[in-house]
Amino acid sequence: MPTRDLSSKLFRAAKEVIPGGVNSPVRAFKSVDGEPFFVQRARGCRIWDVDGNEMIDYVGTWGPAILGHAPSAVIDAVSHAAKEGISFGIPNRHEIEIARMICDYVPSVEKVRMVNSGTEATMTAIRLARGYTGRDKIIKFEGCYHGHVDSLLVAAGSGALTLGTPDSAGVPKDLARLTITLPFNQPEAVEEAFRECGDEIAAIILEPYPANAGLVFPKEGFLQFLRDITEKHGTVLIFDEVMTGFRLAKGGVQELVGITPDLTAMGKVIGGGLPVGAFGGKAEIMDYLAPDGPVYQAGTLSGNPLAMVAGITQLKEMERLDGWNRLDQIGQQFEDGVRGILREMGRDLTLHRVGSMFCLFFSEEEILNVDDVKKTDFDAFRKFFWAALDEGVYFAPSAYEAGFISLSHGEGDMEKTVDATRKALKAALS
Ligand code: KE4
Repeated sequence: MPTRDLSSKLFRAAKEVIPGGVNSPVRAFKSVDGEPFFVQRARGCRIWDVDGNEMIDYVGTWGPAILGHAPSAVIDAVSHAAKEGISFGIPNRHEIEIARMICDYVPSVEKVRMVNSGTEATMTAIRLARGYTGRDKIIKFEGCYHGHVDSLLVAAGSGALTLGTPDSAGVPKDLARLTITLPFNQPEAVEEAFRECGDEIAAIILEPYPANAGLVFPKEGFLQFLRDITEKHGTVLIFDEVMTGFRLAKGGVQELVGITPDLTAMGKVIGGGLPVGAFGGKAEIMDYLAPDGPVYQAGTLSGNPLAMVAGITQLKEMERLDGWNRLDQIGQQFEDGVRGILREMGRDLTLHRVGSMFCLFFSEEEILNVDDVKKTDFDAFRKFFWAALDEGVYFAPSAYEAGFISLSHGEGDMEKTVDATRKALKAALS
């Protein structure tokens, strides 16, 4: 049984000076009723905590570590760039290179603005949609998480849902009233919202594959329905691909489903682990942005050369390694392994996987939206999480989060993962 004494000591110290001892709530392990471990280092698919425990990592810093942790190519490129300067606040050529790559990878993106987080990306995308349409209302879906944007912290997923605070304190009621929150996968609810206030709706924003309430999938035709109804009403359709972008396909979910949003929020993978977000889309809309247009947005560290170079290098590595196909192969191996265990155990738990993202629900029911996820067995999940961690496999510390596989998850890692998962499932379900 691993000991985590130094992590406990550090957590006590952290709580004296950092709210909740963490800089992002989901890291506090509240939803698994425990204390977080503190990381010492990470390389490839492995992480080591300060007590020396080694783990196979399926969180991957919540998505950015698509190659695995600390890929040599990214380290070398960032080290080299750092010698030229760490931050400029002046246009630099790296910004053009990554912008061109994003426009090339994601055809719906004709122009893109780099920011420093997914939150900034979604926040500005809805401001831009409001400025472009002159309308105030937005539609989001229960369980979708778009970062801690005031307007979007309504029935939000991820850490907000994990902590049971999907409607955060501090968001003015007058602002929240402009956000219409609907159940995912229910077209009739969207039709009713447009019947009631269609010409007031600036945007619909959604994760096309919601991955902040576990991992759920749109019903056949739901995304096309959203595309059609937003076209009809002159509403901006925003795909939040901060997690799915550049991971599930080179062009994200919109490439997989063949649906073109008006704007896309991006992040994580394109930062190579450094703080990066981006939003982009139709030039006609993007040109409403300052300095040429009336919608203001800015950022001291936007386009930071180290972050740009990290993202460029990570994307180029994915190209060089045929990363998207390989990730799906590794993801299939993972899925086959887990389904094999479930068959052995005679338990038909619901497992959702697409490419390198997955979620194992402690339920044998169909999972279509966050309400279904709320009915799953959280006690079993908690037991599973800790049993897997004690076997050296780190899954996300919340039933509302997805898992991430990287190119560095090899055969041996997969074998160890399946063995650990078998033991953890027996502990959780016995
Ligand atoms: P950031 O501001 O955390 O960079 O991105 C916000 C965001 C926006 N959109 C989607 C679809 C996201 O998943 C996220 C953030 N993802 C969570 C993980 N579910 C970040 C983990 C955390 O909050 O610590």
